[in-house]
Amino acid sequence: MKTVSIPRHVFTVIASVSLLAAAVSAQAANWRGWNIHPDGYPNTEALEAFSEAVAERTDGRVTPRVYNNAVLGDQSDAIEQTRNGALDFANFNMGPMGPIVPETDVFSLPFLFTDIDHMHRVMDGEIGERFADALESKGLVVLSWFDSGARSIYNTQRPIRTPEDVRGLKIRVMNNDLYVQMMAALGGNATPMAYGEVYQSLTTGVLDGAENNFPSFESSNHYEAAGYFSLTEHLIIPECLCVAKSSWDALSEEDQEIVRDEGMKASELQRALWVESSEESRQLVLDAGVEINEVDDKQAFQTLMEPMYEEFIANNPGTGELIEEIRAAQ
Ligand code: BDP
Repeated sequence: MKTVSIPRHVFTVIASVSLLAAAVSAQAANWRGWNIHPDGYPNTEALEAFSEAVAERTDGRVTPRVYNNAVLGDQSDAIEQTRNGALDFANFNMGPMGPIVPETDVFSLPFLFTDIDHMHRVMDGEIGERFADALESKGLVVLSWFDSGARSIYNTQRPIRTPEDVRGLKIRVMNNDLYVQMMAALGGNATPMAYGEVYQSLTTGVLDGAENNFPSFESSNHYEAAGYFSLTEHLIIPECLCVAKSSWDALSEEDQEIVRDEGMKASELQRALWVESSEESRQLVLDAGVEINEVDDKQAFQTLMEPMYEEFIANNPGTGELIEEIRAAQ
C-alpha cells in the first residue's frame, strides 16, 4: 500500500482552519424566542425590536428570532424549555413562573401592588434584582421587566360589582394554584387552562369567564364571547424578558453587554407601547359592545382575598418581610 506523506505544515493549516470554523460557529448563535402574543402586541413589537438590534449590533454573531402565538408550546412548557436551553429567550409572566421559581409566587398575591408605578419602583430597584437572582438560579437570566397592566375579571354572564356576582362562575386562571385559592375566596370556580384554549372554552360555555388586561382581552378575541369586563384590577403582575442561562453563558462579555442593553431598551419600548395599547384596546372592545364597569368597592374583594396572605406567609417563611418591603416601596 502506498503511503502518502503529508507535510507537517499542512496539518497545522488544517487544524487552524477547523479551529477557526469551530470558533465562528460557536459564536453564531441563532436564538429562538418564545412569545405568547400575536403580531402587533406591545410585547411582540418589543421582542422584534430587540431581535433586530441585537443581530445588527453583534454583526450577526447573535441572531434572535421570535416565534409568536405560543407556537413553540404553552407558557409552562416554554419556561422549562428555556431553562434547559432548548429555547434561547422569551417574555414570561410571573404568574406561571411561580410553580417553577417559588420566590415569584409573591406576585400572584392579589392587590400586592397599588398601581403600575409601584410595580416599577419595586422591579427596577434592589428588590427586582433579588427576583432576577432567584430566576437566574433556575436557569433564566433576566434582561429587563415588562408591564402587563392590571388584570380584571370578564365573563359571559353579568357585570361583576360585588364578590357575590362572582359566585358560581367558572373562571379561567393562569397555571398557578394561588389563583385557584383566589377565585375560591370569591366563591368562583377557577379553571387553570392554557391561554390558547380559552377562546373556544368561552364560546362553548365550558368557561363563563377569565381575567386579564385590556390588550390581551382584545388580542385574544375573548371580548367577542365575554361581553362584561369588570375593573376588579386584582392582579398587577410583572413579566420578564429572559434569556436561557446556557445561551447567555455562551456569549462573549461584549455581546452580553449588547444583549443586556437591548433588553433594557426593549422594556422601555414595551412600557411605552403598553400605555397606548391599553387605551386602544379598551376603546376597541367598548366600540364592539362590551360593557365595562368600575368596581366601586374593591375593598370587599380585597378583604375576602386577605387570608391568602396569612396562608402564604405561613407556608413560605421569610415572605412576610418581603411583602412589607414591597408595600413600603409604594
Ligand atoms: C397575558 C400575559 C401572558 C399570559 C396571559 C394568560 O402577558 O403571559 O400567558 O395573559 O392569561 O396578559 O395566560
